[in-house]
Amino acid sequence: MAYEELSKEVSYALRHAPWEYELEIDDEGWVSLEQLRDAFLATPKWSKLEVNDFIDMVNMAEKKRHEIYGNKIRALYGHSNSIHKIAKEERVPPNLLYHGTAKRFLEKIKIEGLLPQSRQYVHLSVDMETAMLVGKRRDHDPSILKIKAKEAYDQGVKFYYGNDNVWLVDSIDAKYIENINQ
Ligand code: HQG
Repeated sequence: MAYEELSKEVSYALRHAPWEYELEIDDEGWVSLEQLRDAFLATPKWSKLEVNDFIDMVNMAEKKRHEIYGNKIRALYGHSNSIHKIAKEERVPPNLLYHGTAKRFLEKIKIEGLLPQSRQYVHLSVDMETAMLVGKRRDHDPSILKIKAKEAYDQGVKFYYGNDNVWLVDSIDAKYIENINQ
């Protein structure tokens, strides 16, 4: 089974286009595994797919993008703003979080802060290494912004848990970016 390819298409279905697959997605992003399998079976490429393949896909994944609980699966982050807003669990963040971004975005970020753009939430990383990998998707020499997460939280900004590496937030004002002037 091509788990990486499967994971990409599951991400696409759960994060961006549940209607294309006729998926009923609940407020927390959960979808029934049987329903997801039935949707994928309609494509010749996935005609031999079994529910267990989703379980193996999640267990073998390097990056924890999806979660399975009982007979349901969901994407943990990354949802696009074109689907109904997925409710995430609020938690107290660590002192500092990081955001890897392209240098060409910095001038705008200085003015607007971090905005979710085409997703539902701004994505923050727990360490610089993770932020570097995220930033490298957009710039070979990305900027790693340091976010004063606990200070923002203490001043009323809500933080949501994605997975052990990813935190989510509705937006981040530039005043909470420690190294915005670089
Ligand atoms: C930037 C991947 C201009 C922001 C990754 C980012 C992550 C602004 C881009 C997850 C801005 C949006 C999410 C502003 C933010 N002006 N640009 N005011 N505010 N931006 O892809 O964080 O592999 O939606 O810095 O690893 O890059 O798919 O967000 O560069 O965890 O599982 O706008 O996606 O995970 O880009 O990545 P994205 P992201 P997966």
